Amino acid sequence: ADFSGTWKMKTSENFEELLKALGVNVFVRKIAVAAASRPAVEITQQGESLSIQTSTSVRTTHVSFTVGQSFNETTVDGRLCTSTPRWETDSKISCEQILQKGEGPKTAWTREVTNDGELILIMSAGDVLCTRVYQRE
Ligand code: RET
Ligand code: NA
Repeated sequence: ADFSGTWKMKTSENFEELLKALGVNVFVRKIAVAAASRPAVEITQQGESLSIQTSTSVRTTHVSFTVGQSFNETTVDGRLCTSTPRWETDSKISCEQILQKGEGPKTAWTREVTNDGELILIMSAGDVLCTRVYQRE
């Protein structure tokens, strides 16, 4: 599947609940929720290698990885983790995260490009799922 493009978020569900499950306090949560409502997502892909930049006014992340190879990233609340991405289908990447130190709920994400050309990002913490749907700009 082709994940590349500049993506605009269309809908988001449960982002605040996700941060709450991660123990982010209400003050920081409100700031993060406001900022995360207008992300700029830029993905480039070459075969199995992806580069994903997610920018907001308070936090910008940039990850580069090859599906099948572990890499370092941060959880959505900014904790360093080791991530292991794999193909769940030929259009869906599923990634488990292991915290590099400390404890917290189990986190993971999936990114899928649908037949309609939408990108669906699901982030999870324990049994809380946040679903964000994007369209190409
Ligand atoms: C701060 C402080 C530390 C805790 C959190 C923050 C903000 C996080 C944001 C995350 C956005 C994530 C997106 C993910 C995927 O689409 C303020 C850095 C939670 C804004 C857009
Ligand atoms: Na997003």
